[in-house]
Amino acid sequence: MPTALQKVSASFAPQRNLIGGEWRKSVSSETYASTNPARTSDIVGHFPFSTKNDVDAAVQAAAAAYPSWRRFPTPQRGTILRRCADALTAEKEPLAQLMSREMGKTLVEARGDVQEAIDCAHLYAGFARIFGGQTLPSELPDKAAFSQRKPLGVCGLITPWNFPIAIPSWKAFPALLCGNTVVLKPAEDSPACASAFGRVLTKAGVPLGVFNIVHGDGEHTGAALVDHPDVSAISFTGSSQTGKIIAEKCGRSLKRCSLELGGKNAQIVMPDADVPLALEGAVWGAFATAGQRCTATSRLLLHEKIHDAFLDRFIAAASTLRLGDPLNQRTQIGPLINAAQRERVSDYIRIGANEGATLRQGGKAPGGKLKSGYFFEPTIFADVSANMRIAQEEIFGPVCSVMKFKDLEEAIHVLNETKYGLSSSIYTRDVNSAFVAMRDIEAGITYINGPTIGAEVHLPFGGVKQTGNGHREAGSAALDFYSEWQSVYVDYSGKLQRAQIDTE
Ligand code: UN1
Repeated sequence: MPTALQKVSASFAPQRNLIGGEWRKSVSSETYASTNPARTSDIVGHFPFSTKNDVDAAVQAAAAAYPSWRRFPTPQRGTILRRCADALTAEKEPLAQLMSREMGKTLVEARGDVQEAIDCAHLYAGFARIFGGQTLPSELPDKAAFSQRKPLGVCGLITPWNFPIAIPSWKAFPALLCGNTVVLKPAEDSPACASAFGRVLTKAGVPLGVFNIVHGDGEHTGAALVDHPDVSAISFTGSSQTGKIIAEKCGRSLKRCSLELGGKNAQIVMPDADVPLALEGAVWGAFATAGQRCTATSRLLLHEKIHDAFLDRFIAAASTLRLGDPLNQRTQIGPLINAAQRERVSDYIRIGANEGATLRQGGKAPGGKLKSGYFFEPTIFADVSANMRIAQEEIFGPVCSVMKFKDLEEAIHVLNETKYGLSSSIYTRDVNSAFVAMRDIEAGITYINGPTIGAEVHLPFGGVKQTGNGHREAGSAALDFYSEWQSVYVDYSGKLQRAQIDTE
């Protein structure tokens, strides 16, 4: 990578916590290194390993900023969000380059990630002038009734590395619009992106203490945030395993929590599908971001009539994808995020082979120059049956399990036969099949003639079953999580009017 680019990245992301508008070291002075997954000798920066005391300081700063932020007129909060959109737009390229370097998605995808954050800021800035409740008739004379939304207080946001700017924005912008203040605990694999995001927000005029960042791991820093008595709500995106721990902790203190967890998304290809289109969709859905999206296509369900020919073309397309440095414009697939993740993906290759699936493409880390990072070849398993672990468990890597089906009913049954229900897709030219799929698929997101990835920020995002706990991010749905309803009755009759009491 050119040195000039490194300079841009380093100065762009303060290697500290953001607390009350100041960039502070951890009280422990302990730090950890964030490295480039495509070239592990390249250290992006050293970030604080925050303790309970740092988390407490951040929550106190957020709590201190809350009373005035809560009373800021909502349209003015919207104006600040619009400035955030403008500042993110101005910094889009350095942010995208930093992201490619720190977490390995290709530059075009990294630009898309920043664009999602920009779109999200515009969306909630727009909501600022229509954010409100309902005016309703009262049962009684001379009495008014309406409802209004109120903020929750301090919201703790715990975010993953795979969308290191988009996901913090999905959580922070609706939270801020509703009048909450925020403490963000970003993933330890993408701290520079989070710091850069914080720097842009601060520059855009988000008042001191309204948006705070504490770096660190989940076990210590994240747990301290979840356990903090002055945090009113937790929004988490990550693994189902961690999600269950967070839900349990929040349950004990009745803290509101939103969980966005795993997926095992499938694309169905019907015999009447536009085959080149379905093929392009499958390649992009399965291998973009090296399969490290919770919406990635990790199962491909092919009708028996087209199965063999489609599979051959899928293998041919996957085998020509160019792996390499994500900052290189020609690269199509970047590395996995870290050594542990590459180990996990390799384990699933062994598991699939032992279960009797046929490895038709990839299945290993490439050699040569690519040994400098955590690369893994795009991998395809064929002859997969629905109960195999590679068809049931989230792998979070460039691995796609291909299955054969006889008719639409069987395809939908197999698609639904996992504990998850995030995204789904069907390629068909038959309108009846499309509507049956929309009716019977159990998933929070369904695409017709599009891949399982690519959700837009103004629609609800989230899944059913063990993908989450019933909340949705993005769109107007996120506002329901970050606010409470207050029903207000104004009796202007001047006398006691008893509701629901029968009178003669
Ligand atoms: C995720 O992987 O957690 O729909 C989010 C998509 C992206 C978001 C993915 N817009 O693929």
